[in-house]
Amino acid sequence: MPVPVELGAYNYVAETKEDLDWADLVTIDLSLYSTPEGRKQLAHNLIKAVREDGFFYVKNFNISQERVNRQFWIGKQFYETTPLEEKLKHVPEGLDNGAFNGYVPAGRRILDVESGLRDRVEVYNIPKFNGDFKHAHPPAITEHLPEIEEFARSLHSEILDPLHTILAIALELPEDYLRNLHTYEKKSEDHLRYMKYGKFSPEENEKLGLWGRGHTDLGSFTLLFRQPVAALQIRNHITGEWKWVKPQDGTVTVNTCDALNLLTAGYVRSTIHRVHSPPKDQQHVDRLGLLYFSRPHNDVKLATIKESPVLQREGFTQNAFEASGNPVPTMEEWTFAKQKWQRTKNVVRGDPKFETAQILPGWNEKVYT
Ligand SMILES: O=C(O)CCC(=O)C(=O)O
Ligand SMILES: [Fe+2]
Repeated sequence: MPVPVELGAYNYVAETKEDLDWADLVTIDLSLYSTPEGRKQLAHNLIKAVREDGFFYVKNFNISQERVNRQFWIGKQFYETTPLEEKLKHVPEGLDNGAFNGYVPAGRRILDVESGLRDRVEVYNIPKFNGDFKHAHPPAITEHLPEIEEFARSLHSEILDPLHTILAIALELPEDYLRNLHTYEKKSEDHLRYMKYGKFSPEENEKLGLWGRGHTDLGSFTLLFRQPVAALQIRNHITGEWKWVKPQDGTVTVNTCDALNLLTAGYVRSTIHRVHSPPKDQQHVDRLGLLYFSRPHNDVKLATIKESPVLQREGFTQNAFEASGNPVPTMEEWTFAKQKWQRTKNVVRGDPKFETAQILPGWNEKVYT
């Protein structure tokens, strides 16, 4: 088992040399955030990103690259040093019913029926440190828990609070409107995730094409820290084209998700994205992801925000639940309905019963290929 030469060192693999069809995405530069004019400019840029492209980059967010590297290192040593038996002790009770904090083992999905190939994705999710959640972890996580907590809290203060502020400005809402639905101290199902995609052979990759089919995330914003193995692709909202998301130095890649879509009756689009098998020169390595999933407080009702003059003017006044007269879920109800569906065990890729399943009255899910 490889032992890190230097405590906390994390070596990223080389970027691909292949000429992939990269998406051209907006970058939100948070160094502009400190002045009212800067925030206005950012609001203008952000709204284009979330209505047309799907993903955007954020840079200059006051969290050093060393701290991000440390998180990748913590994730890597967790996967390299924790025996499966220990990891399995941290599988959440109720995983099949939508529970997700702790360890989710690989192999829950069948990717190719003929060969029986299953997914190789392992996930370790760490909930908020606000007192609402138990924090029993394997030693490789527990040893670093204060650092993990500090990092997770800084994502809120340095990235998510500014993004919620800028988005509120774009919707002509009071600046703190969305921030107040996402405070760190109140209960919500946010989590920090170390995610490992085990590699497949070139022949297996050829057969699979995609490692993960197109989907939308269920929360507010998802933060994906830069890692060099190309695989993430987005579908442009306007053209419907799939493009690769290029890892950019010093940035975090962000997408808007279902909760913001529901709160704005579709004005903020939920990013459609998927995970492709990596280019040939990166297929020999495992792919380690560092992600943060942010969500509104559990008790937020996902009804259209009525106070936004922009939504009123543009005619975004009813989301799908409101339009069909079905009960509007709270964030907690929405989270567990969608998670239960996402985590369904032994799903066979392409099964239409799964891919178009109704997860709540008035809402059918969709998988994109
Ligand atoms: O690994 C990635 O780049 C994306 C993962 C993802 O879409 C997800 O976990 O929801
Ligand atoms: Fe996703």
